[in-house]
Amino acid sequence: MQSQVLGSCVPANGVARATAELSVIVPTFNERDNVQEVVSRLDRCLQGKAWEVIFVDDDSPDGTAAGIREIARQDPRVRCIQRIGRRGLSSACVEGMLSSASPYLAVMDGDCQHDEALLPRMLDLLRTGETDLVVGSRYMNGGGIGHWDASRARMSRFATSLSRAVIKHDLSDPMSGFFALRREVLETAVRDLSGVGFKILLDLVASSPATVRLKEIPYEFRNRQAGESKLDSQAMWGYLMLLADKLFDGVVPVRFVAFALVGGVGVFVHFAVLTALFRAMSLPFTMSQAGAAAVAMVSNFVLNNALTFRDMRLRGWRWVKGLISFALACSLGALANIGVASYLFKQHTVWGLSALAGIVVGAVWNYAMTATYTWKKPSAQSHG
Ligand SMILES: Nc1nc2c(ncn2[C@@H]2O[C@H](COP(=O)(O)OP(=O)(O)OP(=O)(O)O)[C@@H](O)[C@H]2O)c(=O)[nH]1
Ligand SMILES: [Mg+2]
Repeated sequence: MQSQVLGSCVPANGVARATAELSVIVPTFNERDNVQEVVSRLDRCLQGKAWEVIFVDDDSPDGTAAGIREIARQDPRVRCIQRIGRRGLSSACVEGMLSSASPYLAVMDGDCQHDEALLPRMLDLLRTGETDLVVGSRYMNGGGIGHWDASRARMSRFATSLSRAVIKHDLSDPMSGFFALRREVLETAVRDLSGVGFKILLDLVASSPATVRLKEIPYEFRNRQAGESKLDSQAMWGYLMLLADKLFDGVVPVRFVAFALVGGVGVFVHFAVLTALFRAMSLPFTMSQAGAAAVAMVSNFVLNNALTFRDMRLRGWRWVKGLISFALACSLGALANIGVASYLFKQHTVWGLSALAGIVVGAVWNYAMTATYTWKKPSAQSHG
């Protein structure tokens, strides 16, 4: 069995510093009123263990990061990663885990709903070397979902059953947000993770080989300590994106699938507006067609901003600039679409196939251009 304090580094200046054996990763968004309580609870339940807590905050408007740093100034076991222009629970957890050097990692919510008293047991199970990942389960004997209303309970059960499509492992609660793992599990899976949405455990398990040894222990989900839930209808969309990514096994980027779906909705919007303007209001066809195209373009932009690129959502002035660049990119995409389709048609390709090839080329172009210029990569954003 390994020692509780894994090691101590003695730098040239002779000051020894213990390294953590367990890093607890806590994603936060607007949890300022909960962070002190989280640290106090960890301090109580992990007495005698070498631990640290890494909060990963997505620049919460309520000043959560500043609150964490205040605590960190008094307690070197507390760290804060503040991400700017980013959102997403899963990617926050991954980045938190990657920032740590500990051999054991745990993930826990920042609103005291998870029972931190399980952490010592989770750590002991990992230390035996017989388990790679320990999951806190609400759905096994002895566990529970607390005070959820019937519709949320139904939703959770439904989402849990959908997850069976992407994992081969036998888990009662693959949607749990409370678990601990050996660092090697992360290192094996990290390059295959989707990193989208709320369900980091499911992502990890679906990206890990079947040989990963799992164990579940029960716990009762508690009520939020303070603050508001961030679970909304779009969390379900994020979940579906994750499932799609795992089902396509990364062959087609999941964002492209979402982009194409939004494009499909755009076709309906276009025809609805065209029918209203041309048939119902008897406007000239060209004017109606232009109006329908403009409405469909804006609605596609709004949907892509809210869903496909939710983690990089544009707001305010950047929303306006984004709409302009989206319209420009899609206009060029339409030209490419028409060019390819006409060329193939002239080469005697069947008209339906020519049209389809044009649509695919246009869609890929639109996706590539808007993913690069409209929803810029985070690193480029922070300098923009
Ligand atoms: N860094 C980061 N953390 C997030 C994000 N969304 C949610 N969180 C945190 O992830 C944890 C879980 O989110 P909750 O809103 O509590 O979700 P939930 O526990 O399923 O829902 P409730 O039972 O209603 O609280 C909390 O600590 C949140 O602060 C995000 O976009 N980025
Ligand atoms: Mg919660």
